[in-house]
Amino acid sequence: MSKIPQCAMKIAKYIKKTQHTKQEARERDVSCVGLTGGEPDWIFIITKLVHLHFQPKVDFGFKLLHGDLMAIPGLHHFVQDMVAKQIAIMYHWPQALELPILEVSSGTTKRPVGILNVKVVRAMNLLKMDLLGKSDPYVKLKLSGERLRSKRTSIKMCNLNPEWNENFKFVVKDPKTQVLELHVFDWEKVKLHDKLGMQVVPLRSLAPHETTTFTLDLLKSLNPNDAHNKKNRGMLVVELTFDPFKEDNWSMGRQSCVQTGEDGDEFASTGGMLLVIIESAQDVEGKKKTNPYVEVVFKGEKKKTKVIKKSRDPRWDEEFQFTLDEAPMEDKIRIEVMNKRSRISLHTKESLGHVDISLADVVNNGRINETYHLINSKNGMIHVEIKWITT
Ligand SMILES: [Ca+2]
Repeated sequence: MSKIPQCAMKIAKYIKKTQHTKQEARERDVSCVGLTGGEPDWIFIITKLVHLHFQPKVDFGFKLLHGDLMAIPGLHHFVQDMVAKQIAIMYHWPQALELPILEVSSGTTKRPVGILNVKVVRAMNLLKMDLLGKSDPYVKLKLSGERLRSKRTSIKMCNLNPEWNENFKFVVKDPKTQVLELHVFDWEKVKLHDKLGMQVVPLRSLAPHETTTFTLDLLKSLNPNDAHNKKNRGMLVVELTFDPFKEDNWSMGRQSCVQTGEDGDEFASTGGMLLVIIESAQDVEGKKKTNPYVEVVFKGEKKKTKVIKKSRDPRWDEEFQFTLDEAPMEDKIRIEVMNKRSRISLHTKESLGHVDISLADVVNNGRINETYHLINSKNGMIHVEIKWITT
């Protein structure tokens, strides 16, 4: 699928200073200005000459490396105008800057702000792809701007009107620009799975905490000129709810998660996100070389940090997220430092110590930030921060 370039375009500048003559102290010559985005470089701007007095005049041309962005009506002038203005600014403050020319999907660079709950309900009138039988549909879901793997529903064998009623959660970082991408496929035992259709839902169409049902016409692609889109590909029904985190969750003194009922019993409000930050360890020691990494195990789900080579005092500063339906009052999380051995052997893993942390404190206080002694380690310590952020 060809992607419409949708990136915050960074102008990386390559201003080559010429030697100033005494008379032309304020004149400079720009040799080249490059535009790069989240995608590979696809525009280059060549400037000719800039005469910088109080109001710089910038003259340049476009050269497209990929794509046909400038074919979009009106965009050429818009970009030209914007670039001219921004380059002029760069002469006063020469530094890289961002140019939001098309919609930005910068989900990967921001902090989480909420959880998107998705229920894939059903599909209707899907295309028949199998020679013998119907289709074997399943749905792949992905949030734009995330590098995480797609989530997927189960496969409904031989069914053009499948019902899934399956739920998924996504951590949202930018509800204004992120979109949920839904792709329906026909499962195949051997060959490539056929595409049955796709659709997207922009998260900005969702009101906070309100469940919205969407009945989506499936398309071949998002390209409005794609002739294949005239064909009826059936429909997909999904229910979406965006639950923003409470603002005060990020600060320390948070009490909003656990509320006291009228009868005095404490009860946890709905779901949230457990944020586990593995900061560093000290005095971890392998039998031979020490190449430590950390495994975080919670409710059967395992996440790993990168391996720090040859270090007994490793620093990871890695963050892991677990989205949950309920506050983990009764649960523990296991954090284990492992040793990655360089040689290939039957026992490539070696534990350097672990700690089990009860999450009740985290839920009650919103946050812990502690250094723990590692169990089954001589002097090993690990520094961990855990936050519970409710919606
Ligand atoms: Ca099939």
